[in-house]
Order: sequence, then C-alpha cells, then structure tokens
Amino acid sequence: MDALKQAMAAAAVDVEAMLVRILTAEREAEDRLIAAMRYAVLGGGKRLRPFLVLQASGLFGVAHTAALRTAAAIELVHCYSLVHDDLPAMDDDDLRRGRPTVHKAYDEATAILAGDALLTMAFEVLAHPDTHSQPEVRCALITALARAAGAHGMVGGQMIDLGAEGRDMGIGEITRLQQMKTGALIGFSCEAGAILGRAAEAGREALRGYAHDLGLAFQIADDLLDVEGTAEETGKAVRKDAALGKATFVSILGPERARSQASLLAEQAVTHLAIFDKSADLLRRTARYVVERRV
Ligand code: GRG
Repeated sequence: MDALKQAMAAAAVDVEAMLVRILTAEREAEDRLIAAMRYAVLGGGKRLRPFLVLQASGLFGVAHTAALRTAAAIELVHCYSLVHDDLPAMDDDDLRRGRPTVHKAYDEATAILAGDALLTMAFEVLAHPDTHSQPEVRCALITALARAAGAHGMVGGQMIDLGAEGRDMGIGEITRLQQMKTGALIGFSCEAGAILGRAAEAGREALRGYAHDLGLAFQIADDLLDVEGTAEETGKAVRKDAALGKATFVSILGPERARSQASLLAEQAVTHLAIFDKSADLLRRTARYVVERRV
C-alpha cells in the first residue's frame, strides 16, 4: 500500500473509533435514532474531510485529540448532508456507500431526525473543552463550521442546485454553486487545522487557496465519476446528473476538458502549499488522489 493510502486508512480507523465513542445511546428511547445515526456514519466513506483536518492540523503541531474530535465533527456534518441529500424530497437515492440509504433502511422521518441530530452533535463536539482548552478557539471553529455548512455555504449551494435542474448554467454559476455545496466543507476541513493551531495568517491563507482548488478538482472528479463510473465502484447511483438535466462541469466542458481542468486545479492546489515543508507531502498527494480516484 502506498503512503497516502496507508495514512488515509489509519486516519479512517482513528476517526471511526472516535465516532463510535460519540455515537453511543444514553437512553433506550433514543435507541432507534442513535442506531440510524450510527448507520449513517459508520462503515463506509473515504473520510476525506477528516483526513484533511488531521493533515492540516499536523502542519501546526495540533494535539491529536483536538484534531481527531474536529475531524469527527466534520464527518458528522458531511454524513448529515448525505442523509438529507438522499431523501425523496431531494435526490431520492436508494444507494449510498454501497448500502441502502438511511430512509430506505429506516424510514423518512427517522432519516430527517438522524440528519438533524448529526448536525447538532457536530457543534456539541466542537464546543466541548476536550476539543480545545481555549474557548475562543472553540468559538472560532464553531463559527467557521456554521458558515461553511449554512445558508452561505453547503445548504445555500444545495438550494441553488435544486433550482438548477433542467436549467442552463454557465461555468461561473456552476463554480459558485459547487464552491458552496461541496467546497465550503472541504475549506473548513483544511482551515480547521490552522484555527486549532492558532496559525499565522500566511498558513491559513495557503490552506484556503489549497482547499479552494482541491474542492473544485474534487467536484469535477465527482461529475466525471457520475458519467464514467459504476454503482459498484462508487457505492451510489450513477448517471444522475444527466437524468435530472443538471448542468455540470462535464456537461459543459465535455469529459476530456473537464479531466484536464481537474488535473490543472490539482497542480494549482499543490502550489499553494509551497510555504510548507515535507510535512505537507500527504496533502500534496491528496490533490492528485482526488482527481484519480474511482470512488
Ligand atoms: C442536503 C443540506 C444538504 C446538503 C447536500 C454535500 C451535498 C449537499 C450533497 C451530497 C451529494 C453529492 C453527491 C455531492 C457531490 C460531492 C459530494 C459531497 C460527494 C460525496 O462526498 P464523498 O465522495 O463521499 O467524500 P464519502 O461517501 O466518501 O464520504
């Protein structure tokens, strides 16, 4: 196994152990809700966002528990977004991470509540003193995650996306939509390390630039996988974008240009890391991984 795969697998094991600790039922009445939350979060997924938190935290000597709790928090938000995105009122998907979606395995109401509870739990995790001893650092993390996940970030992007079905969109409009829908959480994942490490502005700015290009490259790769991948590879339904008449980077640029644009963005992402030494090597490798991935 190469170094990136090994590091990603090790990070996934650590994050999953933290998530198991967090997702423990305290009362019988909540058993079904917690079971649905665990189903949504555990046993699958690349854990890319947690990996980014851990790697970015490593650049600033952040304590492992602090980084791991923040990594778990971002994965909770990501999983909530997948649960809600799969609902009949949104993308109406039956398959996610190679298994029935939460509303299929449980029911729609439980899926809505499980998503709500995952989102709020993330903020509870960040607000806990175990995440950081300094309240202002915890507050900065909470503010950054709220901005990334909310109306001007992921949720706002999803709203634009819902209104975009069957409508012509230019590359600028799609870029803005995707920066909000997918890029904002990737941005938080990278910046969280700088927040936890109380990094100087230069470090934070570098990670912001890296995340911006990485997020777009990731999204183009996702669009390509929707066109060229299989449900077996990706663990989710494919050819969705075309069926819904959604304009994507691939529908506008075509697969070849989209692929070279993604590679260009990955290279550009790496250039932002020039201020860091070897400790940023896995982040550099991650930029290439996101465009080459088949899952
Ligand atoms: C419903 C509030 C709300 C938001 C939904 C993120 C999102 C917004 C929807 C997910 C649908 C989707 C396919 C988005 C494109 C990019 C993306 C986020 C893919 C899934 O992320 P991966 O590939 O998934 O990191 P894993 O399963 O590996 O964690």
